[in-house]
Amino acid sequence: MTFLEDVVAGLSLPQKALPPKYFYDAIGSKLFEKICRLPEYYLTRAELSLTKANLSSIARFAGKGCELLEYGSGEGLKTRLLIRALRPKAYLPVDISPSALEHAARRLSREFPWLRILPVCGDFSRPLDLPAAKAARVAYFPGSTIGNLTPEEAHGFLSRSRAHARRMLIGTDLRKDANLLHAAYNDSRGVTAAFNLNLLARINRELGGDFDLRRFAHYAFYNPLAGRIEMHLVARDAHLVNIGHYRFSFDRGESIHTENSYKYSIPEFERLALSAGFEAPECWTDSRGWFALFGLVAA
Ligand code: SAH
Ligand code: AVI
Repeated sequence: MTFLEDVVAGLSLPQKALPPKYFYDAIGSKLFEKICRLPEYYLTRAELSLTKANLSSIARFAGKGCELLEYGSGEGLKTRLLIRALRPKAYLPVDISPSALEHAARRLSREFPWLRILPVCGDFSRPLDLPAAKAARVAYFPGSTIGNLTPEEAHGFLSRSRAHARRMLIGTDLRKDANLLHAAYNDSRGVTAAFNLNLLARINRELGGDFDLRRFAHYAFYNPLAGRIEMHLVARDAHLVNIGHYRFSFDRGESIHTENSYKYSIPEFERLALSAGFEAPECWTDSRGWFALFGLVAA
């Protein structure tokens, strides 16, 4: 499916929806980097601190001299810790955002001139065509990006990824007080709102849409039954939007569902991993128990 096909299909649903992977054009990737530095967005700092605190046992789990494959690598903030500790034979960052991939590869090759970097611009929700492995491959999927998949999609992703790597390190945000979650996705500076609205701006830029961004409001809330943050863009009034030859009508208060961000309990995530064919999960958490890094081995 192309971007246009996904947008037309998503905006034709009774509950309008857009796939979150389209957040990440050059502007969206920059906005996400800003989100990671917001005081309310604890996820990045929690994962960084648990990685630093447990680096030697994480490195022991992964094994030195492996090839490090990273899904949704972005700017690779946490990756440099692993690269230093593991001294991998090769690093294969996989990302859908060409700009994020290029910047990170350039920065990492300056920082680690000895490292063979093989960037792969691609969509991890589909089968990936990766360069042949020359050493055992370990997959790294930090940032709780797995939470942006439904549990069914996450199950499919985990099962597929066993073909690429027997060992995986997966960063997952954990269930916690809904007020902390609410603040993380409704930051006081409005960066998350800008990130959400950029999806409509991207449709205007790339697909000839005429979304008026002032007519949509960022709306993010925790859905406790589903265990996820939902992000929506809510129409402030009834109006029509054109995208190329297509026309979509919005009622006042109607929303476009743009992202889910699932929060797992440790047993929930372990059950998911076991059902997808992994065993003996290891788990490292930060001191507050807000975020977990799981070490999984294919059964
Ligand atoms: N790993 C980084 C970035 C997380 S943001 C961190 O922990 O901070 C999510 C990243 O995944 C973005 O860089 C985005 O471009 C990428 N991404 C999102 N959906 C993707 C998909 N379907 N395929 C490949 N990359 C994707
Ligand atoms: C990339 N992903 C894990 C982020 C998250 O927390 O779900 C994306 C994000 N959406 C809003 N803020 C950050």
